[in-house]
Amino acid sequence: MSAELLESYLDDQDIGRSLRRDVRVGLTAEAKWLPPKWFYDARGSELFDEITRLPEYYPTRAERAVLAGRAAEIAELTGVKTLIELGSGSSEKTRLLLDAFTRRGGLGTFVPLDVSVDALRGSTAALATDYPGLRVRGIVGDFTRDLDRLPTGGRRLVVFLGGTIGNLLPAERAEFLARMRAALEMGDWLLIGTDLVKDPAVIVPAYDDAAGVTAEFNRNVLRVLNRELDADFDPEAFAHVALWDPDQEWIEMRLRAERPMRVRVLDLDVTFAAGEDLRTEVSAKFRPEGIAAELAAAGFHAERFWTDPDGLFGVTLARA
Ligand code: AVJ
Repeated sequence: MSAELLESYLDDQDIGRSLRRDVRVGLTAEAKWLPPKWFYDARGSELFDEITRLPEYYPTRAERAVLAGRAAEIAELTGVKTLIELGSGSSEKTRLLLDAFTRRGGLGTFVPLDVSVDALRGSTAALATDYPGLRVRGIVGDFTRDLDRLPTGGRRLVVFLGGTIGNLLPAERAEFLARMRAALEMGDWLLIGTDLVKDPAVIVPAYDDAAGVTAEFNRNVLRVLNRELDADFDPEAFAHVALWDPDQEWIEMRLRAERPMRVRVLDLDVTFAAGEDLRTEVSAKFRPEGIAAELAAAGFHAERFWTDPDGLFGVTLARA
């Protein structure tokens, strides 16, 4: 028997309000920016899945290698009843954990949480079919906001994969981890994936692939604004830029105006000078000692740290 459920902490009004707020704040700032969560409409989620299969985009493969090698150990060590996934997207890699928990027994509920209702609709249906006996409860929500509403009931393991924590700025990250800790009870677990600092010659192509998929993904945020807010961006007039910042140790994606432009969005008249950038994403890369320190500062104890054989990507298992 399988039960599949999608519930929403975000209704269309919340989503509309927060999109309008983000656009107003970001596009009137001195250095223009938008938060990366608005990439992920149906098309954006598809493009992201395509990115994960690109030869240059190593994080997905590297993280999958870690999970494939360690899933049984994670299931054994944690032995949880409830698995919660933040920013779950397609939950494709999480299946390695679900398989291990299925073999071990004892897992009752899987709760994928994502801002993208499009991504969740597909993933919850497929998971409910493929894991009969598992209760799948999808939640449409924002992991920076809805942590205090995670389901309770037995020991929990929260997984936050893909290096998505790197999309938060350092102060946001500290706040997120502290709120995550506050939402958990002592003895609950956190499994977190982090892309690691390495030669920028490896990182930059992962965000600027030869086939141009990441460029399309980047421009997709402008299409979302055009559709949702009736804006009049010309996405083709923006060039995709991926820039490594050696001081912050993060990669930035930007959209660079290729000519002067004036864009109407909401009640704003947004002007771009030729060559002006709009920052659309920060993706921080981590050092092992930094990850442990950030977790400790939030009240977590890092119990295991694993990387893939090439040392590209790190997965930490921490306990609240
Ligand atoms: C989904 C946040 C893990 O930062 O690498 C992929 C998103 N951006 N290519 C990342 C992304 C450009 C990705 N995460």
